[in-house]
Amino acid sequence: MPFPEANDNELCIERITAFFRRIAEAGARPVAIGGDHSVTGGILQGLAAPSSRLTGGRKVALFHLDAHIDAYESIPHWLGARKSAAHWASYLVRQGQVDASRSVQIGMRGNPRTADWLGPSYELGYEVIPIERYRELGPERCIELVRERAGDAPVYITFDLDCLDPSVAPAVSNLEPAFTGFTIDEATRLLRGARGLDVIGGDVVCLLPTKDSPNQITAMVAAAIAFELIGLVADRLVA
Ligand SMILES: [Mn+2]
Repeated sequence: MPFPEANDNELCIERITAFFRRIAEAGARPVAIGGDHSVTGGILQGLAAPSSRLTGGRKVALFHLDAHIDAYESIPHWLGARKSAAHWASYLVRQGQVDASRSVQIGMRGNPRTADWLGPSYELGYEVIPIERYRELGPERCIELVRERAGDAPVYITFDLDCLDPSVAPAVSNLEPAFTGFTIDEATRLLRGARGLDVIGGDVVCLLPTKDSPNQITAMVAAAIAFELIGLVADRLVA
């Protein structure tokens, strides 16, 4: 979608919200690709609006794959943005679009800026599975956690490509090279673990085409992930 005021973060979020509200009112289940992670805030403000046929006014369970929690409302962001890529996972809970008690954030890793860098998510009520805990629990237990928490709630899946190892997806906004990220097989297995849940949509974010390798491997990976999301939506609709 077009952003005539591309340098005004808040106006872009409002445009995204209005765009996806129309989709929600039509009852369609969108899969979005592109943009930094701020887009998820606008998308869910639209999809989980009171008038949404998709959610019936219910809060959304978030299945969030990312190296970062994106719940830092206390930290100012680029040009003073208030609903940025660093903020959305917090304000969507505070505003009532996301039910943190039904949601899981998985894949967190990197060199933390502070010792309590995961704190905001715990305070909001998210289940947080950093990459070390994922390796301890194993994929099946992690999938169980996602399914137990989501239950019959409408589920939205947001996939930040930086949850993947940089060798898999080098063209992302916030590289975390110091800790091994998900392989593509690990990420795909987690996504397929959501099969049968009421997946109302999803997104693939933080693709930076200008940083990609000449064979555009990150773009191809992003398309593969989007394909998995579309498969989950389609599977639910025909089941
Ligand atoms: Mn991230």
